[in-house]
Amino acid sequence: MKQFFIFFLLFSLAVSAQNQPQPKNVLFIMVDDLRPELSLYGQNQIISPNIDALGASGVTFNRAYCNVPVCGASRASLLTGVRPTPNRFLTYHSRIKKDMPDVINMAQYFKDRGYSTVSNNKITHIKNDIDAWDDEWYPKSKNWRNYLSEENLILQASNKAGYAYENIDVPDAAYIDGQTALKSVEDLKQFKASGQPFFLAVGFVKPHLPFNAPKKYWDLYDPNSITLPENATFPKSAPQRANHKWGELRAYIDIPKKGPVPDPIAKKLIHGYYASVSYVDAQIGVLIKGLTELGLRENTIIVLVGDHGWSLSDHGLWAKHSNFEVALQVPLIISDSSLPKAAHTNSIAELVDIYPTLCELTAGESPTHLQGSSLVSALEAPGTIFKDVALARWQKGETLIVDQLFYTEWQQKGKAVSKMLYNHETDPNETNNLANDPAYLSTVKALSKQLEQFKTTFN
Ligand SMILES: [Ca+2]
Repeated sequence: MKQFFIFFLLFSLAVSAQNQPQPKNVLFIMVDDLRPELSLYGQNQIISPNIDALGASGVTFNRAYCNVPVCGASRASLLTGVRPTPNRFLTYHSRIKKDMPDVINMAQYFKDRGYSTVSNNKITHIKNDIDAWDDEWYPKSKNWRNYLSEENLILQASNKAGYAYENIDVPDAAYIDGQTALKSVEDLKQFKASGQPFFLAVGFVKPHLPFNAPKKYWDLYDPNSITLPENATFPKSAPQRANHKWGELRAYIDIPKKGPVPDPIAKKLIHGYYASVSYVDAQIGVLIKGLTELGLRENTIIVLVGDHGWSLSDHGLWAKHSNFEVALQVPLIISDSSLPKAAHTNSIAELVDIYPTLCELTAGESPTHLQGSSLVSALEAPGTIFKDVALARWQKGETLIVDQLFYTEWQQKGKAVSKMLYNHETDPNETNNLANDPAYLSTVKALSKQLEQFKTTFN
């Protein structure tokens, strides 16, 4: 009789284990400097069939914003779920270990829950900033700019800057993003074999400068069809504090050290940006194809996100580093078999919301330090607005987004010294600063107060 009970107990335990749902895996794809100029966002210039297909399998956030428009700080904020302040997450080389070492970062969170954690290529901006990766892998490249053309390599060898782009006929895996996709597919094979749940973070470095992409991606575009943005000059009514010198681009040999980029070069750069996005899109295709062929797609949540926006001569600026919407807005797609497909939501998302969202989607408890909020309600009911506020900061400029109003304030010694307000209902390109318009006096006052409260809450 006793033996029967032991057998019955073991049998029950085995059945119970079988009935436990397999924890959801997470494939977290981060694309460097990707602005949402994609057909998913109603813009048809860039050819990105794999991102489009991912969008068709999930929910696209029409209004997702970074919390700080520079690589290192944005990634550190996203991965800790903590907002930037005047004291933390300020620059491209912000470190989690320095600015926020005591909180459980996203990789640690999944590791603590028994997940295998892998970071491939650029996830944190600085290497070894997170200890919780089981594997933190970087492709081998002789130079961070990953030049391959003879011309650029000669320039670089003589300690000169290379060109801001590269168009040569090489296979995808010649550049590091191609290698990153292939390495990530090998990881997926290992996860499949081990059966361990995984948090696989894959960071593609294009379309970050320089715009190096294999020729076949340049050839997707007719150079004569490339146009400059409508708002290619700095708004006369905007404060000079909103302006910057886009030193990141000027570092390249073909870019003038002062003044605007001549139109033919500007068009070439835009062409290079498009080619770089199409190249990365193909690598995303390799990755998702690998996931699907291994039968892992159904049980894997996919997040695709950019770390901040990018000006392609919008407002007469280039690169990130500003408080204009074009530097703050990012693409965000979340795909999971339990969520709606081919859906869009106008509910606002911030990058600090991703961490709590993944906690909820993987049925885990959110760490108490998180300052964002889960987006799961918006994912389940994309037609409803759950959130209409976002806060971003770039150096001393703080931008509060409330519905269609984009308000930026620069303070010195606790007093606002410059202000910028755009109403996207009437001025989506942010050409007319309304901050000093008497008709908006009470609006500015109310936004300034709300901004102050927001900052106090999330200090
Ligand atoms: Ca970046």
